[in-house]
Amino acid sequence: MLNVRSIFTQTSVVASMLMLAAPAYASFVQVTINVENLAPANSVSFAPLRFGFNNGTFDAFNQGEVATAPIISVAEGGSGSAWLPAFAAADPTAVIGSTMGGAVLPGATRSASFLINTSLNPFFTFASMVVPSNDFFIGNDSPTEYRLFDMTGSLLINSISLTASDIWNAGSEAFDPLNAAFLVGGNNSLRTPENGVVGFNFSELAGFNGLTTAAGYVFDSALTADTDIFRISFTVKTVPEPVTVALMTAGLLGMGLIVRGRRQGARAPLFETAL
Ligand SMILES: [Ca+2]
Ligand SMILES: [Ca+2]
Repeated sequence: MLNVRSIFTQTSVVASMLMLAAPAYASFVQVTINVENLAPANSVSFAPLRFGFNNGTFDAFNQGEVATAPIISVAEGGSGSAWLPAFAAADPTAVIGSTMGGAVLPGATRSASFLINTSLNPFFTFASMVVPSNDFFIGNDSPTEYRLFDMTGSLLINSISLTASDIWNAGSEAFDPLNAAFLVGGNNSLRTPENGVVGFNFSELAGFNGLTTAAGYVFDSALTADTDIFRISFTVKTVPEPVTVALMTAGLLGMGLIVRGRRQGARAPLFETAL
């Protein structure tokens, strides 16, 4: 499914480029992302993936530093309710989204397609809560770690693969099954401050072994450092030149579309239910 919001966003992007007398040709591709939970059966699940095709400037957290409100909104709640708007504010022409369909259980997949201007948005940034947990997540520390497109619009990365050793503890909420997300009997709205910093940690997840998850399975971490847990794959389809020309023409003619695109973007975080 081609995302309508991304079309509007790209339309505004092209208009901006032309107004700045930047390149007369823009490279558009339709990018399909496929998300897979590779963790063992009954191990970790993931909140909907939050992601953005972007210019490489939005940086939500740093290893060894206190977690920011944007990354806490991913790590503690799964919703990204502060991450998504912070991303849009830092990089207004980014194409930002979430996977649909709720939590991604072991073995589950999700996919979505977007129209991307590869010269304006060559980078990919993502974040998702790992559950059950109090404040565990996956995400890229460096905003330029994953450059998807080169200067000519060619795809540079086919997939991003993560193992258990890539799981972060936000360091913001202390371990406590009673206050954890995705557990029967856990109250995710309660929390005990951890007063720590962002750091890698997957071993703490074994502390939830034997507890029943919200999805009904009894949790068994079964993770070692090199266990595959998550993969994001990218496939691209070139957008035919007439469509590109049409998008550029629309960008030239329709300043109204620019406003509409921004409004669509502002609403985007609301279409995905928080975990
Ligand atoms: Ca960082
Ligand atoms: Ca913690």
